[in-house]
Amino acid sequence: MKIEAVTLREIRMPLVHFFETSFGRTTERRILLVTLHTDGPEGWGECVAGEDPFYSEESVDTAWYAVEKHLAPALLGKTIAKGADVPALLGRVRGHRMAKGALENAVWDAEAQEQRVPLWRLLGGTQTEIACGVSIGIQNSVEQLLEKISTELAAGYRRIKVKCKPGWDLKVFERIRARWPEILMSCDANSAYTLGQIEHLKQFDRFNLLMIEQPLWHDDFYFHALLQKQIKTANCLDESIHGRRDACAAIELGACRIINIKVGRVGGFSEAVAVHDVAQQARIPVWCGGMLETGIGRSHNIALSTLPNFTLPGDVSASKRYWKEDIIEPAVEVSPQGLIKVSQEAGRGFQLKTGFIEQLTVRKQTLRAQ
Ligand code: SMG
Ligand code: MG
Repeated sequence: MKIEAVTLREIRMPLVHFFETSFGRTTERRILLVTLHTDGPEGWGECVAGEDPFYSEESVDTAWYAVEKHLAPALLGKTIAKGADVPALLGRVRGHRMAKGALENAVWDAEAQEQRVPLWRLLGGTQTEIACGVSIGIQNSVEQLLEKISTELAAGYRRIKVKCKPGWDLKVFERIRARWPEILMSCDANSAYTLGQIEHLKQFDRFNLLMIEQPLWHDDFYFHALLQKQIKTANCLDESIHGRRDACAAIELGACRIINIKVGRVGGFSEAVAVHDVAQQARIPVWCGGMLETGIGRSHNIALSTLPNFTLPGDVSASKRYWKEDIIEPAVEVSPQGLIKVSQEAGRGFQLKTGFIEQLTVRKQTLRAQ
């Protein structure tokens, strides 16, 4: 396909409910979407960078800059056979993985339509339904959290992940386990602790957690390996894993027993598949993380989750948990069994509500091949 133009757009969407982690609270999303205009089908990608550089170094504004000044110009006017060819074209730019991922995934999105195959098949997926968990943020009170857990369990979700931080951990887990001793439950610290708090972290073992996600520094493997040796609960790395080599290093060091794969965090589908593959070889299960995506990123996460080593429920859940109205149709729905059935249609399997996307757009720029 020939890349004739790239449109960057920022949309704004209020969340149905605020989402709070150890690094802050989000109430409204600013989201960068990219559209690839080709001589064939149009490809869409979602950049998962946040409003502020708190989860990672990237933000909507740095991603916009990277796409506008460096990444889109590296693709414009080129003829690209497939999504897998994109990383080499963007490789001169260091970092900016979420920005790169949006563009690369848009090429895969177009390629799947061009080839008339479901995106999940193009990626090498084998599972036709995926198991869903939910991530529940820090709430105003423990009662509010219990209420939310109860709602999600009733909806069928197969794993409950709660965000934690010092002051919102052991007492909260105690209350959850008192009510639901058996549910599959994990926690995510988003780097809220240090190794100096190891005695405190050891107490997490009492709660039979499936994993503790990214307890220590966002860029660390070594101290996570020291921690893993001293706790029974499995460490899961999220923020630290930027690609295949990071996954190899973390596994070799014993820094984690589980890996969270976020396609944006690793720079696109090619690297996400590579992380999946090395984890599979090392018998490390993976699951698909979420970044409060709209339906575009959500549909891409669903496609990725069909790969065979995605054996744990992911943070891929129904559109209505985030948005009053999603930008795709149908909205992502989860069955009462906690499963998403993947579409057999060509492409991402969901249509775009282009009129609605225009209404939500606050900034837009089209770059054309010279
Ligand atoms: O999309 O359901 C979702 C959010 C899942 O908890 C989630 N993501 O560290 O895993 C994580 C966080 C990062 C979100 S930052 C706003
Ligand atoms: Mg996480």
